[in-house]
Amino acid sequence: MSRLRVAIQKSGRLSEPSLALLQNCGLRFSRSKDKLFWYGKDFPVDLLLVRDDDIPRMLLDGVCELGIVGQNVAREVMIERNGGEGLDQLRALDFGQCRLSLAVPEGSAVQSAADLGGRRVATSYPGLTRELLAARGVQAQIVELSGSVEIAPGLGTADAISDLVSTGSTLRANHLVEIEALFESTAALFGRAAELPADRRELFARLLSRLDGVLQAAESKYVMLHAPRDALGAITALLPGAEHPTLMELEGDPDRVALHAVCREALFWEHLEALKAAGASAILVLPVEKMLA
Ligand code: PRT
Ligand code: ZN
Repeated sequence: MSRLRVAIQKSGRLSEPSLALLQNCGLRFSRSKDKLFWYGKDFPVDLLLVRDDDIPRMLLDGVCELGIVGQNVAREVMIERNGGEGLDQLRALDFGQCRLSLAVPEGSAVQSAADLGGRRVATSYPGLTRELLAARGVQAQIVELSGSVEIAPGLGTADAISDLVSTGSTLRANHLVEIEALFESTAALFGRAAELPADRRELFARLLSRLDGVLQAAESKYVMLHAPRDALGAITALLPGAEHPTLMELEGDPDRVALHAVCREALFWEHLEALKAAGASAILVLPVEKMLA
């Protein structure tokens, strides 16, 4: 029987959320702690656990059909290997958010990307940095480093860095100031749809449909509330992304109804307070575990 292979990061920031996402799609694996290959038990999808940088390469080489990796890494490998082409982003995911940013030492005369012409920029993302600077009309000298990029300016080997930032505390600890974000990144599911052998297409579509269900369910909430009939218009207008709510009569109270709806967007306290102000009461918000449209 045909099977699919999905590559995820073995150990790092993306490992746990990637595995959790696949498990939420109903995938179970016979795992062995140190082995790189986990066999899919109930669903014919196997897992490859590798370094994140290897994932786009393995996809390009046809070693696996799907991979979860940061857009930053996918883009860098595509630039390096394939003129920026080759992988399809199938779904953006809600983890691994960061940005590739330019940073300079505190007090530097460099204040924007435009000031970097001819200067040295240290980075682990040479292709992406060169491309994004070129798009701004800037030609800098790229100093490629595999790690600890943030110490390069202090060592005198670069005038600026182009590195991943999430909270910014690493920059601050190294007395660097972020001057410009070049690229916003998130983890994403990548593949090469056009290269997929015919015998695996149905399985691929089934996995993507489950994934969509999980992604939608994560954003969705099931809302139940009581509302005066004459406030129904105002109340439904306040429910973000809720189509076709269900209405039920309240026994012994003809002027009020129970309303149930699935909201496809985040529901914040402000939404609940606005619902209450519009006349809703007994408001309950429940998580949605699975969805299949
Ligand atoms: O071993 P392997 O090669 O698989 O792992 P790795 O060390 O290359 O990757 P890993 O696990 O550090 O990151 C994997 C992916 O997570 C990256 O490619 C990004 O897509 C994403 N990501 C999200 C980040 C960050 N946030 C992040 N903050 N990757 C790295 N960082 C670094 C940042 O550069 C800084 O040095 O983490 C440090 C802390 O950041 P601040 O801004 O919070 O201080
Ligand atoms: Zn890596």
